[in-house]
Amino acid sequence: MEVKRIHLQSHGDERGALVSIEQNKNIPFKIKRVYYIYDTQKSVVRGLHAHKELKQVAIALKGSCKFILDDGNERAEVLLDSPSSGLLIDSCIWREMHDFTDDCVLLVIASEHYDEDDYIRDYTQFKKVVANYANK
Ligand code: T46
Repeated sequence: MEVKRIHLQSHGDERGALVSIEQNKNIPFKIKRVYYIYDTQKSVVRGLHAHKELKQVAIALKGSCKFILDDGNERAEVLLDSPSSGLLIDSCIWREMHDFTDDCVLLVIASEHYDEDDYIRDYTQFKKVVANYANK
């Protein structure tokens, strides 16, 4: 499957670096929520779900982790290890996050408020939803 990366321009000088995030500019949607994940152990797998509507951009602000993205037909593994690289996760994409380094801080920018009803937590159900979209 196609992996959509977003280059986030880093404004660096002798004082350090700065990255700016703006809705409908380098983030391709209106931003309704931001959260971050940290203190995750290397052996832990997170995610294991898809979203019906939610779109997100994930950025490893520090350290690294890996994403498995699955569109119901193909899987791709992506390493996130740079604060100037975002990973766009569209709606209806199964995601699994693993291999978190001890120092990993994963920032996630989301298009919608938190809504448990938007989650598809069962992989068989996810495949059915994808098949329904394909038949429309
Ligand atoms: C996703 C991946 C990348 C909230 O109360 N508000 C929130 O905005 C979020 C995201 C979570 N929560 C609560 C729900 C759970 O009790 O925080 C707890 C952990 O959430 P979850 O198990 O869903 O975390 P991950 O790391 O498996 O998944 C998260 C996001 O939920 C999900 O949308 O795409 O990160």
